[in-house]
Amino acid sequence: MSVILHGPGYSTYARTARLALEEKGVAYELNEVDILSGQGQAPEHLARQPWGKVPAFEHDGFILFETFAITRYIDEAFPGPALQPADARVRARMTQICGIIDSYAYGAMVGKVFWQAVVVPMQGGTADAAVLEAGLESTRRSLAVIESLVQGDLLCGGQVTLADLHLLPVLDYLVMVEAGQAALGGSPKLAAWHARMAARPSVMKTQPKLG
Ligand SMILES: N[C@@H](CCC(=O)N[C@@H](CS)C(=O)NCC(=O)O)C(=O)O
Repeated sequence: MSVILHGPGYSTYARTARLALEEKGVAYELNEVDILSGQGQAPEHLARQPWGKVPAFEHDGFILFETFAITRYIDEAFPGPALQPADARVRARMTQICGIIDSYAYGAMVGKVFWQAVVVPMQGGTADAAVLEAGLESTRRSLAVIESLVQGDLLCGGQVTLADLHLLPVLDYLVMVEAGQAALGGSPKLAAWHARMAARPSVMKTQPKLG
């Protein structure tokens, strides 16, 4: 059996897919497509992901992109603990949280806050204060909404679900920024959840390396 995840270790979406593979105990190869140096736009990667984004996933020749499709496939195609709740309403909350992350939280927390405060300076530039502030405002709204949906020790009750795996990499980057860490402090359930998640072997094993 061959499982390949195409995407760099520093990508939050690629990390979500890796977390799903780790939680299911699936052995896989990581093909580090370095999007920051333009490898996402190389023809061989565009053949896997037409927008040049990461991750893309391959299982015995079956190619898939879009992280939520990938993580659901991983959960359903491989043995191991279920990562989607059996109850329809709890599963709907899980899907809702993943949708909020895709539509609002990732863009604010990673695309604006982390990008301006960490990536831009790392690349020798100066953060745009207005973009950073807009990102923080939107971040606080996403955190408050997700906080209101938390249903237990983990986001959707007592079992780890795809919602946990989609949110963790994004918050890990958010808290690298002082103002992001302060924003998380305003959502006590999420802050406690984040601290709890840090001890999971899958989370420790997929720590991103930056710079
Ligand atoms: N809708 C995509 C989003 C993936 C995404 O935005 N990945 C980021 C890295 S975490 C990326 O590839 N960025 C490079 C770019 O936007 O060109 C998915 O769910 O997989």
